Amino acid sequence: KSNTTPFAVTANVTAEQFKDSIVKHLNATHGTDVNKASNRSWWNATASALNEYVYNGLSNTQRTYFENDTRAVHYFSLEFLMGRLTGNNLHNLGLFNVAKEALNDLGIDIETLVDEEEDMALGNGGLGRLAACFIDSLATMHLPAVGYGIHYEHGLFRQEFQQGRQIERPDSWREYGNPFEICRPESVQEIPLYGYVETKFDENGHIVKQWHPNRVIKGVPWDVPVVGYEGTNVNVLRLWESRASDFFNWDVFNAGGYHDSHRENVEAETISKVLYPNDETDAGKELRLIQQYFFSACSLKDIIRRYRRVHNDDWSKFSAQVAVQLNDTHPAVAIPELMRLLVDEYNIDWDTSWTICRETFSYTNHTLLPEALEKWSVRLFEKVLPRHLEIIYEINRRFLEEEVEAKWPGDDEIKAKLSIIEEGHERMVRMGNLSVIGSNKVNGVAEVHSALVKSDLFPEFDALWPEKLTNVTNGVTPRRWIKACNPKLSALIDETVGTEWPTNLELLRDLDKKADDAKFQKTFMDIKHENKVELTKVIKDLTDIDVDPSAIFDIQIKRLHEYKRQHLNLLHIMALYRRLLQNPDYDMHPRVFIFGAKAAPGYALAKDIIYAINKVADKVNNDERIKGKLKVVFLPNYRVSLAEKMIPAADVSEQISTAGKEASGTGNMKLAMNGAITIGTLDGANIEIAEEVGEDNVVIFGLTVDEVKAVKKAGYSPWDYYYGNQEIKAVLDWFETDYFTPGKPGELASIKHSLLDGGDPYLCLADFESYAKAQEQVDAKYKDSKGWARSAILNTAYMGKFNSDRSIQDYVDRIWKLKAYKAQ
Ligand code: 26Y
Repeated sequence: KSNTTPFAVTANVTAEQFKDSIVKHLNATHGTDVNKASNRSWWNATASALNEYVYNGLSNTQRTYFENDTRAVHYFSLEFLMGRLTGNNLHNLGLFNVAKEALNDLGIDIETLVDEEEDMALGNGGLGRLAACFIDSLATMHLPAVGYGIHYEHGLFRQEFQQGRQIERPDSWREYGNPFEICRPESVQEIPLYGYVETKFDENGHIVKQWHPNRVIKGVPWDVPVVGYEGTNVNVLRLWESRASDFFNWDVFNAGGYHDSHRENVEAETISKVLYPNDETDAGKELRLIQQYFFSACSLKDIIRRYRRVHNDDWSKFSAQVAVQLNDTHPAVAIPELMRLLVDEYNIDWDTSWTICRETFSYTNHTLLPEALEKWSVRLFEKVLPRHLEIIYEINRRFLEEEVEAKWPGDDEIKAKLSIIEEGHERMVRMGNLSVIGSNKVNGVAEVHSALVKSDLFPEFDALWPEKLTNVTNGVTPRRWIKACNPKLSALIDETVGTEWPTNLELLRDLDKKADDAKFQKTFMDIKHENKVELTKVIKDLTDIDVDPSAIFDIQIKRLHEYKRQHLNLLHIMALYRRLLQNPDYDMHPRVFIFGAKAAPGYALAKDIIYAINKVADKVNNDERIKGKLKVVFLPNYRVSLAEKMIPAADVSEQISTAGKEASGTGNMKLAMNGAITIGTLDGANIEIAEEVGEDNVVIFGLTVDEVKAVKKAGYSPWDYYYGNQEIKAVLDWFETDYFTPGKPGELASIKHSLLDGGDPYLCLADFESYAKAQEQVDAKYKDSKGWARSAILNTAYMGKFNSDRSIQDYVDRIWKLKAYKAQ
């Protein structure tokens, strides 16, 4: 039993004291007592006890930043996929063992307690989780930073399966309150919308523009403390909730329009009601544009209020104090909004304002998929944000007439490509071009992706501003993704390389000395086995499927997308099943293929793929003939807290996107650090992972980026592979039978159609054979248990680069130029 904690901020806290604090909060904060408290009350009381240290750190940190008048980065993101906070905050404060012991004395199991917490699922996937890892790193590295986003009432939908089909249910993460957020009514903002622009002349005869909005929305900030590792610095994630403006509302109410005022409330509150569940396909919905503007405008006003408290009307230091990072183009409307505030509200001339803007903003690109590149119709923009459209036109005019004209005189083709406005049947505002033009740096998220951003997406911008486009390879926080989620592995690492690794992941490199040590191999693989046993319980609980922990656990977890190719995985599973049916002695180590994935509710083929995997699972899992060699499990409602249970138990990590399509991937990093071996394409960060861990410790297959381009250029025909490979043909034809859907032939046919008549846009068939061979390599490798253990250990050892602290240090050095301030 440990009685003290490892970190200075909590050094003297004993389990006894923490226990008293929990009991005190159970009574005084939550109005119950030890005899009748529900698990939820225990959780709330524990959170309150924990918050005493969180709030202390928060005050110290905010005072330190204020007293030093620090430059800060403001991370603007429509998504922060935080997951659960209790375990993470306990770990980062060094209080986990203390709390565990305290709760134990009270008869409460800490694992049961943390399971009480709903995930804070305010994001879709990689982009949102990256934002969450980044704010953890910023706090850990004592860097002044604020995360800005939306306080969605409903996060990403909860996924259920009904007869194998995805059903979406609302997520209500804060229905009964959330102990980690603090409402800050003193910092409310008012945001204008709609209306028209009046052109006037001031006393000097200069043109001035006045926006007459016809709606005003109130933004109410909720602060979530972000506890850095060792608990010294506690930064803030500020999330805006929309409400009807009181001022506006009372007018209507007094005029006797009770129902109208009610409707105003409902409409205003709709803005922060729900997270859009699409990633990678932009639907161009009015409410989404309003969400983007609402939170960007609230955040900029908040930043300016804080700046003016110190600097009043001296704007010369603004961009020295304020960096704004745009997480994809989603908050790009912040660029014309800052111009509007400076030019219209603070009467600063255009050129000065534009210089400030460009020095303030930077933009991270997360995708090259054309359907994910945001465009808003000019018509919609004009309706919702008429003044912003004018400002965009002026930004565009100056850019084309001055900068583009100087570089490419008279070249209208280039002007059409670089213009913020896309001409055509319906004129569109291109948010990508706006973001590049209004930023000082633009980064991709892995080497290969950043190279493609330069060569394929923005080549002319790269020619115009050779220094602007850069790379920052993604990373993940080892605090959540090793330390908190894999306590057994963490304890082994502590014993082997010391306890400093959570803030210096390169220290894991020393594990390589043990990679061939038989005793260490056994300990490492025993831990993997224990984690697999834990996951078998979760699988049983969620799906009632029995799986054998001595099988290979092969895991694919990520959003469901054709480009991520869960259906390639499925084709291979069906091929294995077919081989086993043809030859029950077919030589393979038993394998469990485990999936976790949500499909966007409107993405029909993605939902069909989920259905197909579930139907194949039903059949395979109950087929005695294959003697348990193959199992397929689709865990429902994949989310951060489920990932934390799956990742420590993975033997194999499936990273099989079509080369050139996955910008980076971050799940690939989490799995590899926890000792899983990657089977993957040379795409995104897989390339850098392979470089780091060495080619003997990953299994690479498939076409490269250049080969994909060449195949497409030559005119790819999936039919060649269908007729050229018996196994492919048999498996695809299987989809049209009722083998997996008894009595209902054709229910799975859409997958076959997309791969043949649909042209197989993501080259599943072209990569199938190479993938199947790679899977045989995985099987052979696993049978060599010493070789496998060695590779697994070396994966953990060599993943230091993918710490999000390293990513943040790259942003600091190349983009933000921030200084650290340790809270006093
Ligand atoms: C425009 C709207 C529909 C939209 C909403 C969300 C578009 C895209 C997204 C989300 C994109 C996303 O999550 N991208 C992922 O970002 C990760 C972090 O950089 C990458 O690792 C991953 O490869 C990329 O797909």
